[in-house]
Amino acid sequence: NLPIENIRSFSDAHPKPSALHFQYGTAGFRTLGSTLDSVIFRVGILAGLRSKRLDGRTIGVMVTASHNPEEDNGVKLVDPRGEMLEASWEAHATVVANAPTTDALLEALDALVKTAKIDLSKPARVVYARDTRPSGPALISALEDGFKALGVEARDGGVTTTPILHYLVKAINTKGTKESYGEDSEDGYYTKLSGAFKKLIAGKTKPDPLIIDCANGVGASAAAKLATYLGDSLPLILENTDITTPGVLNHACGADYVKTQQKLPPSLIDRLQPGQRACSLDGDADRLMYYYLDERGQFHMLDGDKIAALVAAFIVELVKLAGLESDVKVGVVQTAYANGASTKYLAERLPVKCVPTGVKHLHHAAEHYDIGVYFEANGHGTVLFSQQTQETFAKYEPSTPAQSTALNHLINLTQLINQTVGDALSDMLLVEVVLTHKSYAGAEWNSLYADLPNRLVKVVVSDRNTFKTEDAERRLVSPPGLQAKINELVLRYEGGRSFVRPSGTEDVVRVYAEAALKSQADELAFRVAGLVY
Ligand code: NG1
Ligand code: ZN
Repeated sequence: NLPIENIRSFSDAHPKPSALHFQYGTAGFRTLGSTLDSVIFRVGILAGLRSKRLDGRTIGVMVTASHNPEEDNGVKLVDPRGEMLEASWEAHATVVANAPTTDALLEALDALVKTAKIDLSKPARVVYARDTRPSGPALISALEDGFKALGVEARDGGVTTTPILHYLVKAINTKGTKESYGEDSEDGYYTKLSGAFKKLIAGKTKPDPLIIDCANGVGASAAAKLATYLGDSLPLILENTDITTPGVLNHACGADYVKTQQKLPPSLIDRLQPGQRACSLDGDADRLMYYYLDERGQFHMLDGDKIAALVAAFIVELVKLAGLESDVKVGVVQTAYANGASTKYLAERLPVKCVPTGVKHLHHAAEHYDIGVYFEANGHGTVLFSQQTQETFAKYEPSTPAQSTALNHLINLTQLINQTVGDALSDMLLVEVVLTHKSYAGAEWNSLYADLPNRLVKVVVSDRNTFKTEDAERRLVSPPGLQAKINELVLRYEGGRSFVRPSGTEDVVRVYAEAALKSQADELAFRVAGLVY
């Protein structure tokens, strides 16, 4: 049975704020950090129950609000293979988080135990971590109270990046098996990535120093550690590494700033030389944006779509060189926010699928390919190698030295890439490998295709739930008649494309537009926003 009295006494110390409703969305629970105490406490209990449900396999809990403002915080559960929480449990989490009182919470937990058929005699194991937000320590102690309330064997992952926490979950759960993901420690993570990187660039011209904008977040300490493992194989210059001054996290820096403003973080203006590569991480180091200044000082952004194009083309080439073209199929997954020019570039080379926003959709679609490359335009993404593909690599006997080299590169890529979730540091090493192999500077990479001018705007509406979409969010089915009006507008713009969808993380509706000219993309976005408002 549930330890009712124990849960009761802990829960009374973490009352739910009566006016608030919480929702487990695409990014878990995410809102103002000061309102999350009860939610995080309850997530501690939920994580334990999820572990019991899965026979004591270790569940991950990450406390972060990623690229959001510093005052925000959030929490996400990670399933045993290092992946996002199974969808059916998102609804359970929402119910548990919103029980108004301790009694109601106990009832909700009891109902969950019954519906999910949880055997309470099983062990509960959890590994947890947080980012650098000031609200983190208090929320972590609420989480630990949740563990104590249920009786969870909990391992503290400390202050670390979201992708490292995902790595730990998978490494713990695969320990000692033939699918072992690596040693279950931060050292194991850095050793695995840096080792694969060094093998992949062996014998090539060493890359020039790379500037990393760490968003004044947890990526700063992670990048500093990674640098010590990389040694001189990749010189890193770290910027925006202040994790103690209040208010600076994600402020005028970081991957989200670069993507949404389409410009250089002001703090880099005097640092970045024309032609030099730089990249930005977000607040929990799972998103990555590259950029450079050309000879005229003009800023060029290399976003998630450009990363997908670079990486997918490289992998396709290696598969061909290895002689595995007919055994291993490579595919790409994008969302409607992918630049139309990137979709065109990719679709001319390999299968491309469009799915609704949210990493879980991309991840699941990518699992259907032998090698699935997925990136959101905002810089979150990774590459998945199916188990069967990894076995094919292991068994394959190359017939020429060139095939053998390509095969080894592919095997090393499976080690370099964090396949659990998008990982800015792992993706950064991946980009550096491709640039090194192709002898590309930013300009050559950028010239794979030219981005269509685009504009993303937010519209505050009275009820965003009245906006319903279909066809991977590219068409509105409700409110009635609105899509027809959008279609009519879009027709008037050369290269025009526009779609409207409710955000899953903010109380707004997003409008995206593309057109052949920047002024036209802006105009189209604002006119569509006018229809929505
Ligand atoms: P919403 O708020 O649903 O648009 C945003 C991002 C997603 C994803 C999630 C989770 C855009 C347009 N949307 O989702 O890509 O990253 O946050 O963080 O960038
Ligand atoms: Zn993030």
